[in-house]
Amino acid sequence: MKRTTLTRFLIEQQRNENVLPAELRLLIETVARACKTISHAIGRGALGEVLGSLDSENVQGEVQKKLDVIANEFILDANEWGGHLAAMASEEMETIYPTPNRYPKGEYLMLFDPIDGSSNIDVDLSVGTIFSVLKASDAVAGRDVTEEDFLQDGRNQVAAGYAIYGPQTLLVLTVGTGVYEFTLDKEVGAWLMTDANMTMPQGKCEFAINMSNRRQWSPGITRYIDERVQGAAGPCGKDYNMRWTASMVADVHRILKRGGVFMYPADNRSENKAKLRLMYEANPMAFLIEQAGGAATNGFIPIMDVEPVGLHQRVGVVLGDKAEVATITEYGKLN
Ligand code: AHM
Ligand code: MG
Repeated sequence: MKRTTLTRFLIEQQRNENVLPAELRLLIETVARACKTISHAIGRGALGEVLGSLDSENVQGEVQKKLDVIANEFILDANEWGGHLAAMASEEMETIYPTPNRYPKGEYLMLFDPIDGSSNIDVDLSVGTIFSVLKASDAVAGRDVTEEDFLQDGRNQVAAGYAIYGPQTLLVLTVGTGVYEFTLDKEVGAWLMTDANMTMPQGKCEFAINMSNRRQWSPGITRYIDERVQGAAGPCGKDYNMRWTASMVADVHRILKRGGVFMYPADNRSENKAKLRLMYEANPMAFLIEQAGGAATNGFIPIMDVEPVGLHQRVGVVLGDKAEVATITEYGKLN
């Protein structure tokens, strides 16, 4: 079977759809290339001496895995010289990384989580890289980029995607014209399209949540989950299944392919009451899920309408099946 390569897909998007400026195409190809390198390093595992933790913590006080730092470097190195970016920001860096002065400055801003699901690296479960692309305002042309330039709401994203390093390495991408999946052919080093115009199935009875946080949930989330756990014997009248990978990429990928709902709700554990990060995790996944016909909220309003106030801001996440997300919102309002 002759498959479309990522390069060809992007060139056709640029040519036919007129949605993809050349610089953005270059940016996506560069990210995809960095993800190949990350996939290779992950695949080597202990043989490449890339497993385990470092002594360092990131800005959010989380212990960094070796691969968090390695993957962060791969993405910075691949993207800093191409002339397509004004600056980058990552979950693993305290502040933004402006394009060094020795290289031309482009018009895009990229945010990324180099390795999402880090807790799974050392036990050979799927992890991923998530990225989100915004356009810098014209005003940055004559001055240094600042953190404020990144604080745009998710609706402004011009591209978003993730790579998942699992039994296969996949790249799932949107530039606002649907969601496309590419599988890495490791023998020839090419990304080949394996799913076009992905639409997530609706009406599937599967939820993903870390149940150990139950005591900290809001009454709305507790009611929603308790009813699903009661299954056919409760008010839902049907049985539900539960899955939790603890890698958002893997859980979101499952939901894109076979439906259901994913939740990491805001709870009363920490001061800002949520775990996942708006700019690196929630916004790009919300863009993909909405493009695939699903919904993504913070439990109340669409994630992409949440106004960012900080680079590392955390947000509650409820995404997937439209009707289930609507039920969770409704239960939340009754709190
Ligand atoms: P990370 O980016 O530091 O890996 O954290 C994000 C991950 C998500 O991938 C996943 O949904 C969640 O944290 C898992 O959290 P928990 O360990 O509480 O189940
Ligand atoms: Mg991470």
